Amino acid sequence: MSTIRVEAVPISRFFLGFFGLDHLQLTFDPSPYPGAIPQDTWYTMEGVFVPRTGGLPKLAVQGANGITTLAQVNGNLRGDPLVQAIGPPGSRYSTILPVDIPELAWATMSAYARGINAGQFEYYAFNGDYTNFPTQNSSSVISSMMIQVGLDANSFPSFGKGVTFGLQTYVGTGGDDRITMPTINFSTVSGGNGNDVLFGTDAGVFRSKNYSAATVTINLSGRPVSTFIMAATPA
Ligand SMILES: [Ca+2]
Repeated sequence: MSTIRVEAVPISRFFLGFFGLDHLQLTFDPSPYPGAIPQDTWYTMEGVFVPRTGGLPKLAVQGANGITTLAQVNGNLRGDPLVQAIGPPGSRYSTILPVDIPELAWATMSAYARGINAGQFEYYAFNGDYTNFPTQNSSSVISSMMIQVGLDANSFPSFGKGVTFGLQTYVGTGGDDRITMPTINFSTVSGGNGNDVLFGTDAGVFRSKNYSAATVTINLSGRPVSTFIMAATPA
């Protein structure tokens, strides 16, 4: 049976080392049993930092088509050279996600990843409560994709050794999202492009936190909030 894993990859590939962050990625291992097929051909999705001339960098999902391999995103390294570059899965704190049908879950997350790319999100490695900008980074992407298959990355055991910022930010898509704060572990919603509707929840998570500007950020990429419903239940 195929498996989906969430992994922490060596941060040396990224500028994030300064913050001591883990960089997370999702992988899809098509093997009939875990590890039967070399990781070279495993599919992967990860949030990446896309520099822009004359503007803030964008946050995007690499591998959003769902069929991009680990070899492809690592300079087409294969076999031992790939292991030397990113280690074997065990060295990446690889954790198999508990989903019923991995193929369906991967397709669901891939579709959402393409939506994230359409959202044109700006990349913010870290912002504290003292700014009006969210923390919106590669971990936010992973966290938002995992929620689509019913998994809260915030409730998973520690990813690697570094502190991961950004898991508490839920990013929407380029479409007209109807967003309810997924779980109590999320503190920030970023809707991206589109006319998004934000809903309060029965649990009062979003609604109660919305009164504190210090803990909730609503970022709709400069667009006005077309509808902001504080009802207990989504209409
Ligand atoms: Ca949107």
